[in-house]
Amino acid sequence: MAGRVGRLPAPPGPFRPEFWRSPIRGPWLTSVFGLVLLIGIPLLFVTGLLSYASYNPGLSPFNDETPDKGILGFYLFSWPTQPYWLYRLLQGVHVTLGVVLVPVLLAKLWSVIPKLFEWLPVRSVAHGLERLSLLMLVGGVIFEFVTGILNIQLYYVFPGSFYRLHFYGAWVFIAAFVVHVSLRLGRMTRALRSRSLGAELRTGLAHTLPEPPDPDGLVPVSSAAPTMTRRGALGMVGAGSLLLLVVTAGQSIGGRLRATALLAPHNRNPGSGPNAFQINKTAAAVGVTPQLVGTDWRLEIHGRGPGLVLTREQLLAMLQHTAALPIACVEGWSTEDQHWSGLRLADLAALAGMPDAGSVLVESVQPPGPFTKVVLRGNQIRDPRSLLALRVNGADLSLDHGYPARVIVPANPGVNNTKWVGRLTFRA
Ligand SMILES: Nc1nc2c(c(=O)[nH]1)N[C@H]1C(S)=C(S)[C@@H](COP(=O)(O)O)O[C@H]1N2
Ligand SMILES: [Mo]
Repeated sequence: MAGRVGRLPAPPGPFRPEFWRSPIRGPWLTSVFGLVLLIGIPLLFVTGLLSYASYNPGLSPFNDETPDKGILGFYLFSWPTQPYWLYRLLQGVHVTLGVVLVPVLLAKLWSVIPKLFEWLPVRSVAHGLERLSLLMLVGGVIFEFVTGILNIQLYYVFPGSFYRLHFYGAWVFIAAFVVHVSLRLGRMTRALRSRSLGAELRTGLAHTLPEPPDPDGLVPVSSAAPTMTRRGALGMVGAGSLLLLVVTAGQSIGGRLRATALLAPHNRNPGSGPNAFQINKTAAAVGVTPQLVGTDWRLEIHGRGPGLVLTREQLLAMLQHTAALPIACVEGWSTEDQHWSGLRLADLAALAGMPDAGSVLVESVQPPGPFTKVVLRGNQIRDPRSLLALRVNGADLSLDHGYPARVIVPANPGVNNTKWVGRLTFRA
């Protein structure tokens, strides 16, 4: 049976080996791109897992968009508050690296595309399994890059939560990645040794010849005349990555470079004044009306004993502290350190009769929706830089930055620094 099926002729077009004619396609070029991804993808995976841990997802269903994570949450730990710029760096690296790797990923996929049209599609059980793992690999990597980029570009077109999709997708992809690397590492190192990078970078068009035939069928059986050298292909991909780096990294580095972040969807130039730094969601966008945060606003504090209800004036009359901390968003952008002042969460915990609180539920007056509730952990409450901020950079918080009061905690992901806070409930 198998023999007879094996003689089925390939349909015309990309299923025939003669269709693929680029003389530079071959194991060496594939392996160069592969090597870059072999370094970059584990870094993306680790920074991504840490980014997930930073939400303290094990602490409360309010923090977690993936309650069914099960054993995938095995590595979770209490997120530290030191160094205070930890999340800023982590998420900046995750997002910037992901963007910068796009040209390399596309080049790698281009270099192996004849394999997609392999004829016959399935030759045996083993071959079928291998193709299935490649489907998971390629499908997984495309899924992770597309969901990540859509999210940082604020296209919330996901069926369900981005976190859930990106998190589960990462595990499916990394499983296929590990299988792929263990099967191909030997072939990759051999291919890399087969040519010298230095020599390749000195080779002009006239001497650009195909690699010797390879068992994977990447090298064309009937090659066209070269239109680009391997040096040209590497240069084009490298220049693409460099360009993406230059128009992305400024959103996480800040300072003068912020203006260069042309791909950043968030206000590159937030104006001037104490409250002139990036805003994620404006008050108007999430339905926080001036009435909700006007003179009728009160802060409720619960803990042991009867709750407290305080006006903003009463809060301002208490002992104020200052901390210089950035806002760093999951989307990769972050602000420079801002000088926040207000009440220490630790002082408020003591006021609530719970100086050793293990957690605090923070609730916004914002109408119910995403990011309106979060639970912070004991170590975050106790850090002296963790504040319920009333003012920033010497001025009252602006409405868009969370007036009358917002949470700011060192190394905390932006999304857990709740704005327009109305109630704090300290718990054992
Ligand atoms: N109540 C409330 N708090 C919130 C949000 C929100 O939508 N609602 N957005 C969060 C997110 S995702 C970020 S990154 C920060 C941004 O703070 P900023 O707008 O002051 O820069 O606020 C966080 N706090
Ligand atoms: Mo955010």
